Amino acid sequence: MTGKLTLKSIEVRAVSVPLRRPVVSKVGLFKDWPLILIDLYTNEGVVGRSYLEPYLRNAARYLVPALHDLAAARAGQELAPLSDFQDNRRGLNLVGYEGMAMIAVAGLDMAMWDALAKAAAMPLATLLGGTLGPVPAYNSNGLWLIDVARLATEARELADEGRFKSLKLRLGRDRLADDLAAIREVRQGAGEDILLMVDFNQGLALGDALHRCHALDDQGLYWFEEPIAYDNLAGYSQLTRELDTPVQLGENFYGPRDMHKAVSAGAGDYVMPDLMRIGGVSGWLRAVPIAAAAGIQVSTHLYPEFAAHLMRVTETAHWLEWQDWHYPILKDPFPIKESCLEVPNRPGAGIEWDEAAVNRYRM
Ligand code: SMN
Ligand code: MG
Repeated sequence: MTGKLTLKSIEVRAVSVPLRRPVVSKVGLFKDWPLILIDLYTNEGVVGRSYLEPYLRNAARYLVPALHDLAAARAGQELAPLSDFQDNRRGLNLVGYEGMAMIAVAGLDMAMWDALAKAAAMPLATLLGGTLGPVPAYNSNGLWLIDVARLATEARELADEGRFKSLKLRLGRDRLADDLAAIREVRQGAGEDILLMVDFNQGLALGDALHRCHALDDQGLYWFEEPIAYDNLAGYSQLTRELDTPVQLGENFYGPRDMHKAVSAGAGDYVMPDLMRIGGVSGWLRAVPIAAAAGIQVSTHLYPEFAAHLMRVTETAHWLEWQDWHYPILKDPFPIKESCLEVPNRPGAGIEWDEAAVNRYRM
């Protein structure tokens, strides 16, 4: 196809999918996983698709109207996500650029990029100038703050889901002894060679984080993720300086400027932007070079399909976070092979809905 794609309308549907392993974390207990599905129609017949994972069911009440407003403002216009990203940055200044506003922008942005790649009959990774191929991934599907005695079995199951070499464990139990026991159990189940990322989900105050992370610093853990509140950059800088274990943060960066602030502050050894918060594909393309130029390795947070395409064009690509909580509503989920997510050779991001499942889980 030649010529431009123009936006006609969007359809937005909210679903909530039951979780096989409920999320038990310092950011909440979730038995179901809400998703907002976006279908972006163009006047040329190409349909772009994306989804958002807003954690909270009620978030749909704010995000769905925001998505419709953003799309209505652009109806009839050429799809130009990078230009839109720039315009939205100015437009949203008045109501605040972060939070729900940025998440809505990101949802539309991803659907636009999907449509552009489909119109070019190219996978997103190749449209962006990269190649297809495997993307090293860790399994993030479980190992929540559950009974320590269940962790060994679960760790073995999780490793077996894709011959994974790395897993993420959630830490920050009340007692240090229980965090140590959790680490032991996971290694017993998945093997001593397993790479173990640990996530505190912002559960600790700075002083407690200093105690806990120093006490765990000789455990050979792969990274300490979000020990403290996401925006305490001075605290992150202190932890990063003091600890031998690399500090990971970034799933709560809203837009490229947050990346810049964190990198400038020396707030972490690694970063892992989340596509809905960093601003979709455009936000990723703007933010990630800031980390790469500083020599910082970049991992992903949720959204494994878009994330996999982007990792193929990310200079300092590190680990893809793999989770499959949304797989029940996908027609043809990406396969995991030998600890890697395989990017399939399909136009766009490669997301299609299983419509029967969408109807079943509709909110
Ligand atoms: C996380 C993701 C989704 C729900 C709860 C916690 C976590 C992660 O921060 O990094 O996977
Ligand atoms: Mg995390």
